[in-house]
Amino acid sequence: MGQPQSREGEQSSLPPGQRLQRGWPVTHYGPVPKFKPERWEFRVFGATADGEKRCWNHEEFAALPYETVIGDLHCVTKFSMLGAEWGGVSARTIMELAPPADDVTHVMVWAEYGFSSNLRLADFTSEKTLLATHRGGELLTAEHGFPLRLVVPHLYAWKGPKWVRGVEYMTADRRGFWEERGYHNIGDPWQEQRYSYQEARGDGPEL
Ligand SMILES: Nc1nc2c(c(=O)[nH]1)N[C@H]1C(S)=C(S)[C@@H](COP(=O)(O)O)O[C@H]1N2
Ligand SMILES: [Mo]
Repeated sequence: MGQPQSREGEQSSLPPGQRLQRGWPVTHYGPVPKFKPERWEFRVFGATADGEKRCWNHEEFAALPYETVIGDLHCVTKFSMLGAEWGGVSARTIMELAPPADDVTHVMVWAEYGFSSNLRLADFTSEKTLLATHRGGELLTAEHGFPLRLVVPHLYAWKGPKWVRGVEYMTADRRGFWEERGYHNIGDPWQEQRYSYQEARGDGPEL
């Protein structure tokens, strides 16, 4: 795609219109959910290759292969945090364990309280897309998404739900929570795709 990507030991850069934020503020809509380990599960459902859904409880999820990525966080309200080290399970690993059907084009990532965000399959399978449990080597805190959040460093951060509970494979695109409420269906910060009125034909389902 030719867009700047931050790598370990490399200076990452700010997308247009963004400013650098020191520290790590908490940004989300609604309350912070309470984690109930005995009830928590991560589900992959929708158009799976075998038609079956796949579930992991917290212990099972924690045993999946752990990887780290360096990734920036760009909030559409114009602040960015650069160069964080995230740890967790790559989206590619999830796709290998629960393969999508051949005609899957998009995913919906579901979080607590019905928060959701849609991604093109290519954004979900991007090498830096991570289901993160850790940041900077430490477990996420509740307000930053514990026990699980999605990190998609090359898109605006609303595309990375905190408190993730599932991934739905879809054979057509559908808008998630903010994408239905005026935010861009794709959300590439390097193209400043902030709002749905900026969408070109083909960027998303009819509004
Ligand atoms: N479940 C959920 N996840 C969410 C949001 C939200 O409202 N609900 N907000 C998003 C937005 S707009 C941003 S900028 C980041 C902020 O992550 P942080 O609080 O860890 O900095 O979380 C994203 N994930
Ligand atoms: Mo944001």
